Amino acid sequence: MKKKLLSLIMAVCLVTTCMLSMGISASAATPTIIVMERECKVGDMVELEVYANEPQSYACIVFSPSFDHSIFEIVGVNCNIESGTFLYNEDTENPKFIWYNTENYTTSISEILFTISLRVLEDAPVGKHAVTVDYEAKNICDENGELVEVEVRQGSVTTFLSIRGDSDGDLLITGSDVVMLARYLVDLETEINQGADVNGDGSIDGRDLVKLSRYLIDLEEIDNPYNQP
Ligand SMILES: [Ca+2]
Ligand SMILES: [Ca+2]
Repeated sequence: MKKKLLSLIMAVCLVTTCMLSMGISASAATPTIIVMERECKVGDMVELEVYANEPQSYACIVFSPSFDHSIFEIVGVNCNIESGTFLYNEDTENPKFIWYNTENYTTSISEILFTISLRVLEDAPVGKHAVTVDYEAKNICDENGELVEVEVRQGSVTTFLSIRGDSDGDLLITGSDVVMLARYLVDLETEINQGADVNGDGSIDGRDLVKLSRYLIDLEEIDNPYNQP
């Protein structure tokens, strides 16, 4: 009987230890605030949402959007939290914003907190570029002034010149791209978006039309659709 009890206690201890260690590793691996990953055509504007992926209470958050200033310019920041006060310094070189509230505000899962609007500069290189929000731990706290530990997972913007398959340049791949490409190939159209080079081999020809039409009925994939080098 004693033996059974002892092994039961040991089993409970083992399970508890496992759960605790899993809990610790899960929370360490789970970022609290995440910056979105987006795609954007060079020269266009992109909005990146900053969202919470778990419930967490805050009364003050100060963030500095961080990105390569030779690739992006900041257009603005919006606060999506309905309560509290929001202030953005509108300094394109050193952007910062603050949100605060007189009492705790608890985020919900996947709640969008802020939206950062960026413009991709005309001479920006194509590729994946990191965008994040920097912060100082001392500026993120709850209603009692206690610091709230925050992890931020950086986001990105993948910039591109054209989308493979998008012959008409509306950033979508649809039936109208097939029509546009077919008309171009028989000289009914004289200008076409570079995205008409569906297979990315540098020329626009019948093989692209075949690939595009097969893509639209799921017979083929388009590799590297954002035309990355
Ligand atoms: Ca299109
Ligand atoms: Ca081609």
